[in-house]
Amino acid sequence: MSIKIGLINPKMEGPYPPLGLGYITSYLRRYGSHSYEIRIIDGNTCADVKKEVEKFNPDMVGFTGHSPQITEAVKLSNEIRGWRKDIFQMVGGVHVSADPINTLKRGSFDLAVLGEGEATFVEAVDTFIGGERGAIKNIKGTAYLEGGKTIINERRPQIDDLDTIPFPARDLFDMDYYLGLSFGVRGLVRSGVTSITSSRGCPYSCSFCGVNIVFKKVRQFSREYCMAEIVELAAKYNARSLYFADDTFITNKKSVFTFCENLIRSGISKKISWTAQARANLINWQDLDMLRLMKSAGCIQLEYGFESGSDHVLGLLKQNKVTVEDNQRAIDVTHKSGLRTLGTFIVGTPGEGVEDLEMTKAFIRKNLKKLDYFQTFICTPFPGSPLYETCREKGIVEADYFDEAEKRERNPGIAVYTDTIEHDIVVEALKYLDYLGLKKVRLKDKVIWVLYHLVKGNRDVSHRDKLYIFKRLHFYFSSLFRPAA
Ligand code: B12
Ligand code: SF4
Repeated sequence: MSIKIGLINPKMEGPYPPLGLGYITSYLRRYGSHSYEIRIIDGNTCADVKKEVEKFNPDMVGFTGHSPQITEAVKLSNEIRGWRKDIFQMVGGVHVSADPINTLKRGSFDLAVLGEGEATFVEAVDTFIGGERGAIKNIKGTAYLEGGKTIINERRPQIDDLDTIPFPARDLFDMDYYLGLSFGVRGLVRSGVTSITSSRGCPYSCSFCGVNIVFKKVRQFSREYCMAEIVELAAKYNARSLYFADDTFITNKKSVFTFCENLIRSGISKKISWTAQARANLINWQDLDMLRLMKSAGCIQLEYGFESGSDHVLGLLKQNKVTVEDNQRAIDVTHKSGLRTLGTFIVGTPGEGVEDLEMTKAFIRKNLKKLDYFQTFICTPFPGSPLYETCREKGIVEADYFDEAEKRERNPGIAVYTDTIEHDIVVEALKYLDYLGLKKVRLKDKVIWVLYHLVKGNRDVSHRDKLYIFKRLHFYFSSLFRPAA
């Protein structure tokens, strides 16, 4: 007997596929004891997820979700329960790992998978198929509701050897969609870009970040594993550029050297380019050779979360482990190496004052030539991060994220979460910095982007796409008008 499993990615616009669902699928295919018919129902690529689920008529469903996706996951799960009570429903991913109690309370999930999901998923699916409903409750790394109370089981140890996990099941993603024209290399419009991971976890713990909710221990796939995955991505999917979604790609510098040398030796660096995320305090002038080697190995851009031009704010966000001086050095070294430098910045951090904000603007203006692209975000507390706790204690956010999400839905517009600076000032700063950032995107790329969506819009008349084109046009034209500094 083959069991039907529908894995659901609630809509979240972005150029990369939900790799988490790809990994749990490939792990089940390799280590599961039964036969499975698995489908990934992706809100980014199908117009009506619920209809798609009904058409597939699965025995089980499994949702994934960042916090911004979780309300949709809860809604769908309740609708599915209303339609067919006997479907076994699971939920995994970063949000439920951070807040199992409220997520289980709101949705109709039979089981929550907390943290790294592969091994737990296989055990849960096979136990379900074996009909041992009682045993499902003892599976490590899970949580469930019983009589209105949340039971959280012991955490499952993480997989030591990541190479035992097969490549994500990309055959179940709509790769034509994900490889289409996008900003997958941030700041450049390109097609053929997709994501890959070469490690899990991060040794740091920035106050706004939720990375360590899922992956506690830092581990790496071997460089041979990564090479083989890259070769497959080029050969099977015709990928031409890769985004390493690792939290900090350069933590293990020795391994970066080996990896780059392998890419060059194999010749694959001529076929495929890549981008990765780094951390400013890890880059020194002595690393110039490493960055140059990365460039020769096909790297085109290093992405840094610079966050702020104020040491006071960096102290709040990065626990005093990164300074403005580190940020400046990282920009200088990366620029000198010939790699593109991408920076992200945060405005509206609780504790940030007007002077701090001005320092961030000044830092960006000073580096406008060296920063090839940058993006600015409002400081947003997500469950599981220390920042969420701080904001909850101060009454800036609701204790229950679902109440917070409802509040935001009732008050659309740009949400700001600070009590130390006027919200309008933060929004104005965001608009100004967005404008400066957009100016860094070459006109050619902007035009290609707009034309692509116009042409696509003529052929594909879906409401969703029209809305998308409208948003993109708005994005383009607003970059032509300079807001006040
Ligand atoms: C690539 C990425 C994206 C991509 C999306 C890719 C995707 N669909 O997954 C894009 C660029 C679109 C994106 C956007 C955002 N992202 Co993001 N993203 C990442 C990143 C860097 C990698 C994700 C990934 O592939 N991880 C690797 C896979 C293997 O891990 P995983 O998805 O967690 O899956 C594992 C487990 O969770 C579990 N699992 C997951 N799903 C399921 C389902 C079932 C049924 C089961 C059993 C198990 C299971 O098993 C998997 C294997 O172990 C992570 C950081 C990270 N390290 O995870 C941030 C991260 C997930 N993002 C984050 C954030 C904040 C965002 C944004 C909100 C940022 C912003 N301010 O705009 C936006 C959301 C935009 C929107 N439209 O709503 C936060 C999430 C915090 C939170 N509480 O939600 C993270 C953790 C980064 C951080 N600094 O904190 N992101
Ligand atoms: S923001 Fe980056 S460096 Fe900081 S904890 Fe998260 S992944 Fe690590």
